[in-house]
Amino acid sequence: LVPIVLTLLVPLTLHFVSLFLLQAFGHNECPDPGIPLNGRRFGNNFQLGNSISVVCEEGFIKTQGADTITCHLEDGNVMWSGPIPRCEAPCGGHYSGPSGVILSPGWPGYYKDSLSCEWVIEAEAGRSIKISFDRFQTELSYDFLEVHDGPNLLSPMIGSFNGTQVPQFLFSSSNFLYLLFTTDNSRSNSGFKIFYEGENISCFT
Ligand SMILES: *[C@@H]1O[C@H](CO)[C@@H](O)[C@H](O)[C@H]1NC(C)=O
Ligand SMILES: *[C@@H]1O[C@H](CO)[C@@H](O)[C@H](O)[C@H]1NC(C)=O
Ligand SMILES: [Ca+2]
Repeated sequence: LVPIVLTLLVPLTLHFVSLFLLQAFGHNECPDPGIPLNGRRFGNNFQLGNSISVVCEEGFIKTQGADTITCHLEDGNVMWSGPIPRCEAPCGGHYSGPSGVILSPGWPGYYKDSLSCEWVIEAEAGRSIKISFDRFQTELSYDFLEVHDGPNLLSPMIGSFNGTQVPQFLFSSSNFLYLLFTTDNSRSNSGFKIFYEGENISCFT
């Protein structure tokens, strides 16, 4: 009987000891996820059973992790239910909000070589789009931002920009604007931060 009782008791005891250690020494807490770059974290409790969520700042999207992660027990280890969310400026996208921010990929860091990023901005039907350049710096003569007056590359080009020279504003004539950012295979720079907003077309007639 004694060996049977022991084989039952030892694992049970170990189980309770490890639970006790978890409670007593704070190992029932997930690692501090930090404050994500380009985002805001909600939730300050990293104890087992608690969740945190991350909201990206304007112009950034979540490139890793879910909106919310929970501190849980997995295979006997206390860990987050998924990777720590990460917010990054994407290479292109479709923007249809009433206003917003378009950032070069990697912002506020330098953009990468050999990029070809396309953005389509779509305003409500009957409105036009105004973009304003907050920051602009690309490699002169090699890295270009083209702006087309319409939904795609075939739409008439309003401007092609490189280096630091950009107008303050540009307007579309319809409710679409298409942006193409291409970079060559060496040397980069900080890129751009562009604001856009839908405008009532009647303002320009
Ligand atoms: C590059 O920028 C210069 C002005 O800085 C401009 O004259 C030239 O047309 C631009 N080239 C292209 C292809 O955008
Ligand atoms: C734009 O037009 C809408 C109605 O079509 C109007 O409600 C709004 O006030 C206008 N906005 C501006 C800035 O004129
Ligand atoms: Ca370059």
